[in-house]
Amino acid sequence: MQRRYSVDLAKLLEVPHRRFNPLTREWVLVSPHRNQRPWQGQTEPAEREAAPQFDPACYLCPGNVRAGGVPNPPYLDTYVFDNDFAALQPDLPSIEINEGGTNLLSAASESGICRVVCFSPRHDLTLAAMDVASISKVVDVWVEQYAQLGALVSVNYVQIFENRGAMMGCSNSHPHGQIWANQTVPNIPRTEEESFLVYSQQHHSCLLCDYLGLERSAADRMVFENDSFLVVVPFWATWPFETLVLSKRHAVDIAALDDHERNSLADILQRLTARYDSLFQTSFPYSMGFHQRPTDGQEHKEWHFHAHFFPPLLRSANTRKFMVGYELLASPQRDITPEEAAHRLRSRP
Ligand code: H2U
Ligand code: ZN
Repeated sequence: MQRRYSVDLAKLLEVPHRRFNPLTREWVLVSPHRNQRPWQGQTEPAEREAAPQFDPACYLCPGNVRAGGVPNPPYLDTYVFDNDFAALQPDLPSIEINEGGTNLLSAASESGICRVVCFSPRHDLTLAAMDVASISKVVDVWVEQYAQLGALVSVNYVQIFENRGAMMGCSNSHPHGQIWANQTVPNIPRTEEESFLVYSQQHHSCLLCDYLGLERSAADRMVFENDSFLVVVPFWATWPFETLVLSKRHAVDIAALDDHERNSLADILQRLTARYDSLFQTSFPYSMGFHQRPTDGQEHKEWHFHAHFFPPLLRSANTRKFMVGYELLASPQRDITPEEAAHRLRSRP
C-alpha cells in the first residue's frame, strides 16, 4: 500500500529510526521494516458474553452494597464516591527521610484522595455505547471534581483516568473511571510540565498548539476531529494504536472548556472509543486519562489540556503488545508505524 508522505518521512519509513517525544523528552524506536509482511489482522469477534443491564453482584450498580457495607444510591446518570480501597489518604502527618542527604534512601509521606466515578447506572454500557448527552454529564462531573479537589490546599494535581478491560487490569466492566488527587505532581505530568515550560520559554508559543498545527497540515497521523478537538496518533506513539486527543483551543484544564467544548469532548470520546471497538470487533481495552494544569494555585498558562489513550492491542482482539525485554531495559519500540496506525483508525467508521 503506497501512501504519499513528505520526502524525508518516506525515507525514514524505510529504515529503523527513533522518534522524540517532546512531552516526556524520551525516544521511541520505530522498526517499520519488520512490518513489511502483509497485514495479519484477524477480525473475528472475541468470545464475549453480553453483559446484563443490571448485575446484582456488581459493586457499582445502583442500589448494590459495596465492600465495607456502603450501599450505592439508586443513581440515574453519574455517581461519585470515595474509593473504599484508596491508594492515598487525606490528612497525613508529614514524614520525610533522606539518609545522609544523598537521596539513596529518600521518601516522604504522600497524602491525597481517590474517588471512583460511575459513568452510567447501566452495567452493560461503555463510553462507545453511551449517547453523547450522557457522556456530557460525565464531563461535567470531571469538571466539578477537578475544581473541587483542586481547590483543596493539600491537592496539587488531579489525575482523572479510565482503565478499561481485563487486559488493563480493570476489575469491573461497569462503566467507570477513577480520580486520584495528590499532594505532589506525579512523575509524568511533572515531566510534561517542564516540557511545556521550556518550550514556551524557547519558542514563545505552546508546545501542543504548535504540534497541532503541524499535524493538521501534514494529515499523516490525523484520525478525525470535531469543532473543538482533534485526534492524532502522535508522531512519538509507543503503543500500536495510541492516540492523543488535543483541545483545538489553548485551554489549560478541563474547567476552562466552555459548554460547547465540553459537549465536543463528550462527542470525541464517544466516537474515538467506538472507532477503537470497530478496529478488531471487540470492546477495546485501554487506559486513558487527562493531563492538565497542576492545581498548585499557579496560573500555568503553558499547559495545554489533552487526553492520552494507551490501548494494548496490536493485531487482533487477542494479540496484545507487551512492553517487555528491550522496552523494559532500554526503550519502547514499535513495528507498525504511527502513520499506518492512523490510517487504520481513519478507515474505521
Ligand atoms: P478499576 O477501575 O481498576 O477496576 O478499579 C475500580 C476501583 O473500585 C478500585 O480502585 C474500587 C477499587 O479500589 N472499589 C471500591 O471502591 N469499592 C468496592 O466495593 C470495590 C472496588
Ligand atoms: Zn454494574
